[in-house]
Amino acid sequence: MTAMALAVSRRQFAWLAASIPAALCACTSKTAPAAVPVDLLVETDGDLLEFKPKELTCHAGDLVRLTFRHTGKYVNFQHNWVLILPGTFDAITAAATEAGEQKGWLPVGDERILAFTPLCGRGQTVITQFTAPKAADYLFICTYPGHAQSMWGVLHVLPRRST
Ligand SMILES: [Cu+2]
Repeated sequence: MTAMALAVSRRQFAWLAASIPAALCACTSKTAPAAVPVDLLVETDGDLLEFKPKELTCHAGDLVRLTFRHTGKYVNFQHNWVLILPGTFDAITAAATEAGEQKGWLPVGDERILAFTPLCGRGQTVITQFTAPKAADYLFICTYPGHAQSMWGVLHVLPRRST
C-alpha cells in the first residue's frame, strides 16, 4: 500500500467513525422508544386470600412500577405478588412450596417468573419494577403455600404502544 492510499483510507475511516454513531442513534430512536413508565397498584382484598383488583393492564415494553399493599387487619398471613409465564401455575406453585420459608416461598432464579415482590405482612407495602413482556395475558399469584388457588389475577399485556 502506498503512502497516499494509506492517507485516503485514514480519511475514510475518520469519516466513517464520525458518521456511524449518528446513524446508530437515528436508528435506535425509531426502533426502541423510551419505555413508558406505568404505575400499577394492587392490594389484598382485606384479610381475604384474594387480590384487588383481579385484573391489571399495561402495554408490552412499558416500564411497570407495581405497588402491592397488604390491607389485612386481623389475619397474620404474608403475601407476595408474582408474575408468571402462561401455563406454569402448577409448576410454580409446587416449586414455591419446595423452595420453603427460608427462600420466601419463591423459587429464586426460575425463568418462568417474570417479576415478583418480596413477602409482605399486614399493613405493609412493597414494590417491584419490571419491563412488561410481550402482549399476552399473564397470571399473577401469591406463592405463599395454599394461597394461589384463590389469590391470583391477570395482567393483560396489550400490544406495544405506537410512538
Ligand atoms: Cu398470600
